[in-house]
Amino acid sequence: LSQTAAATAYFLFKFLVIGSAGTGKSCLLHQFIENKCKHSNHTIGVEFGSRVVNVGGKTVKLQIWDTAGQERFRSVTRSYYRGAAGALLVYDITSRETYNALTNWLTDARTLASPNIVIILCGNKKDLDADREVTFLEASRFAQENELMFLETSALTGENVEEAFLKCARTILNKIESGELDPERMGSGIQYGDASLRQLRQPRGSAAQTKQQCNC
Ligand SMILES: Nc1nc2c(ncn2[C@@H]2O[C@H](COP(=O)(O)OP(=O)(O)OP(=O)(O)O)[C@@H](O)[C@H]2O)c(=O)[nH]1
Ligand SMILES: [Mg+2]
Repeated sequence: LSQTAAATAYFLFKFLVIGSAGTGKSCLLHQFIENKCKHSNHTIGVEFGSRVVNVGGKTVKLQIWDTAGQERFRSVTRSYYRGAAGALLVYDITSRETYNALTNWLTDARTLASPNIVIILCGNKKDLDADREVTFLEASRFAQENELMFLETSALTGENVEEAFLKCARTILNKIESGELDPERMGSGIQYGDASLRQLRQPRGSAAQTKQQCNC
């Protein structure tokens, strides 16, 4: 790689936002992209958003797929899991039911996306502490046992929302740099974003994938 190519090159990471209905997945996405938590209806199937961020001096485009939590969309949403590099696994701290469902979501993510998928657990609606049904300690133990990062977030106030996405992206980047993750592996959920670089990688099929996955 020439110096210039390296400087302008960026990665593209495919991210999922998963978890039970009403936990605030769409609000997390809107807060991250537009700095607001719009009143949102249940997501039908999948919504899409993207944002370019700077992670440890590198430009990374996050391509984020916000999935519907409702059971009736499960078969549709599952078809979007493949090849995701990272995920926000969301529950609502005021709803034990959404916390109890985490194991199922986790199994889906690891089997359908990738066993190497980097996941951050988000205990959302942190602002509703008075109605809390799940303690911070309990969730952090669950996260530790399941090798997840963990943050409590508020898509309403914006607290820790940016941190959640960036923490996940930073971990993926660290794993690329340490060689633990190979961006060239098919279905890694990672692409080289720079057009010239992409051309170089074309024989391995990443350009075709980009076209298919990215309608941004
Ligand atoms: N107080 C509070 N309310 C929130 C927060 N995040 C989301 N909400 C509210 O919770 C409700 C559900 O939010 P959504 O973002 O639509 O939930 P979702 O997870 O996308 O739901 P599905 O698309 O059905 O899976 C909305 O009324 C939001 O305004 C938060 O951090 N705090
Ligand atoms: Mg939604």
